[in-house]
Amino acid sequence: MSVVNEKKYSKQLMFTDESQNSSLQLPIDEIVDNDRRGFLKRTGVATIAAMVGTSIPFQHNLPIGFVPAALAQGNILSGKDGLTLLNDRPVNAETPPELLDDGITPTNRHFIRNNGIPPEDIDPKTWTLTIDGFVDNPMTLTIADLRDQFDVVTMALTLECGGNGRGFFNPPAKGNQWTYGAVACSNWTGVRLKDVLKKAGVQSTVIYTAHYGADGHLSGDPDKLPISRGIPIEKAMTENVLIAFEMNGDALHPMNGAPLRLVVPGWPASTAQKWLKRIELRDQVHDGPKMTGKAYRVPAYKVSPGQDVPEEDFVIIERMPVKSLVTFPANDSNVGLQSDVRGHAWSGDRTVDKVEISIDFGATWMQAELDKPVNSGAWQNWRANVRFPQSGYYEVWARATDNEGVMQPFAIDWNPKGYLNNTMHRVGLRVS
Ligand SMILES: Nc1nc2c(c(=O)[nH]1)N[C@H]1C(S)=C(S)[C@@H](COP(=O)(O)O)O[C@H]1N2
Ligand SMILES: [Mo]
Repeated sequence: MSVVNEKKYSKQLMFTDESQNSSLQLPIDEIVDNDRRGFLKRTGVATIAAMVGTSIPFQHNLPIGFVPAALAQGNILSGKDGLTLLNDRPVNAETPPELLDDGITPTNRHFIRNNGIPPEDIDPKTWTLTIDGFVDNPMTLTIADLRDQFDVVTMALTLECGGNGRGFFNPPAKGNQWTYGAVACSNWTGVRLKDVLKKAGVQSTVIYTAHYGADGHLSGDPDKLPISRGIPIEKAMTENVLIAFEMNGDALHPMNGAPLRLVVPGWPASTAQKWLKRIELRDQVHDGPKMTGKAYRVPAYKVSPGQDVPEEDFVIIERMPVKSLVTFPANDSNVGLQSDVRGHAWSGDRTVDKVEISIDFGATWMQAELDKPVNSGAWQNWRANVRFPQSGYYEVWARATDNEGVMQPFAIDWNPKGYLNNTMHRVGLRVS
């Protein structure tokens, strides 16, 4: 019964699309360009059949321009490899730990965390960034201006979502159920935020930044922002906070903020505004969407699981805690009696001094070989060679200790929104 209505509805929507009458013979990469309602902008039945790889017996029932469900996910994650889709609207996808094995995360393995709808049809040539608020010289710069007027630097920088590990909270916290893979360390090229702010002339009253991007609110309301966060001016003026226009030597991936974004290593990646359009300097803490209430905030004190905490007792998350990941071998895999084990470790704004692993459920620990960060803000790679005493089931546990002597905990400090889960990573292995 609803099929007919749905068809009418879809046709109505299609008639608002100017490109509906174009040729049926477009190459596939031109037609795989669906909008958020699930309609292809330009296509015909023949090309849809080509895309799904077979004929469509009920093609006469197919609403014009409809995106076949079998293709929808592939489109969303195009340019990504092996990511787990947690949500398609907004798009949220994480990387399984074993696909984070590279020292520098390739773009196709960098997680995606969107709060809204990314902008379409971006043009890097006309894109501008405005710096305003409490500055002596408000400026609007193109990406070419940024390249010309400031030092261009490339740094490996770790981005981790504040909610990484949320899936393991009990009682559960609402939101994307991230497990391990909302973290990455890509090579970012751009200019230092501090250089740009200096040129704009930071006034003495400034205490905080406010970041604005070009993505739209899920409701479609143009007056609402999906997210606008900021950082204290002291953090903004550090060496490794970048306004980036390249990721791993190429343009940014559309889902990772193309053509311009902030990269704020060591802090919740929510501060790293994608599709960056404007940075405002403020004489007070920023109060944009996802700065207040319980968003990216935790109780100022330890609470018991499930405890109701009044909002005024929440504080903004600043640096991310010490953490490590085992990226080889994969969980639930088979290995021989002797095996390499490796991964990464990081601690926001600090360095990691030591990574230890255990194969006997935490009774004894051996120290792994640990690299220095390639630059400040990069995660550190570690490795060990492990000899298992006999065949059977083992778990490799990893724990990092940072340069302030803080070690990853075994159990989680629960908080209402499920942030900052830095418990030890465990990987189960069958040894034979
Ligand atoms: N404009 C904009 N910037 C954003 C977001 C967003 O939804 N919109 N998400 C933030 C969050 S919560 C995270 S964890 C990081 C994720 O960056 P990535 O998608 O490139 O991995 O982007 C941040 N920057
Ligand atoms: Mo995030």
